[in-house]
Amino acid sequence: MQKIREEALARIGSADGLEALNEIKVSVLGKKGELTQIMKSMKDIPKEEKPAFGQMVNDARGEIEAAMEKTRAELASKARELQLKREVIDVTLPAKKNNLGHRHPGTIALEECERIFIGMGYEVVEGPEIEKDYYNFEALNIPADHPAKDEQDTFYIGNDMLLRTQTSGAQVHVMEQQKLPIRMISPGRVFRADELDATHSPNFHQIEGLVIDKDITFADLKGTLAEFAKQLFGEDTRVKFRPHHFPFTEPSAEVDVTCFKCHGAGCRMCKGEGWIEILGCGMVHPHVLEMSGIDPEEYQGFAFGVGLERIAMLKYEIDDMHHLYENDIRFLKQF
Ligand code: 2NL
Repeated sequence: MQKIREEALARIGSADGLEALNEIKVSVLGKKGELTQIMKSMKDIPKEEKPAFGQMVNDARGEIEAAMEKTRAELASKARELQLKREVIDVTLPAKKNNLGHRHPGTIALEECERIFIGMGYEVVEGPEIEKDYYNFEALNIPADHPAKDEQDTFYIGNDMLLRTQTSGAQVHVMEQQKLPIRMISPGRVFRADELDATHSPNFHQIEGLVIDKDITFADLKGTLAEFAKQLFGEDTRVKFRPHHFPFTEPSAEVDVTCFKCHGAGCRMCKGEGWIEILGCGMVHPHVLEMSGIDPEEYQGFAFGVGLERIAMLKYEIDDMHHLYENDIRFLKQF
């Protein structure tokens, strides 16, 4: 017994890991362990010696168990220390940068325009990019021989379908639904067979607006667009309406705003003019209303169309439209 005890304690003392310790536990205290075997020999011992013998075995077991627990705790704490050393984190290192993207200036300008018109009670309605000839041209009073309909200018998909050249079609769909009054803007991608240069691209974005109600006049159009210009370019912005022609509006106008850089004095931004053209607009042509089933004697309306890229380039002073299409993150992050 003494030998077993001493040997066990010596083995525990030199155990180099939790696994070795467990092996000792099995070989000494386990079912077939040395101490357990001795306990089984109890039956061969004279009755009067049994209590002293049992006591001895129990003392030895207690001593071995205590030594094991002590070593186990030491080994565990050593292992933990080692692990902590291995997993050391240098909190003074610069953090890894998460490479976040950035909203496109076109998106920022669009959301700004949407915010302004939503604030005036408009709905935002999107339509299909692939449209019937009827919705893109005919319903807007654009005659079959109009130059815009030339295959040189419009991407056709077969005879009757095309890539929309304006978002007006979305508005015609709404007019046809006959829920009046209408107060809407329709933003979206439009297509024209242009070569890419500093101010043109075969696909760009437009925001069109349409209001139809009883007793709508040109004064409503002027007030609305003046408010839009002020919110977009600054409170001191003034607007100027120049007579123009569109097939879908009568009368029609192009709208200039005072240059937000020089406030009208003339500078590089406005090419010395003091004014910058931002959109086209007019009173909806009675025939356009009629074609969509609206009685022009009862209802009138105004409409306008804005090029989103142009707004973004003006607002953020971007001098070349290529930047808007290249999506270089170093460019995008400036806005
Ligand atoms: C431009 C400016 C414009 C409209 C778009 C429109 C839409 C309907 C009815 C009448 Cl449903 N008009 N849109 C009106 C005036 C101008 O866009 O420079 N276009 C070539």
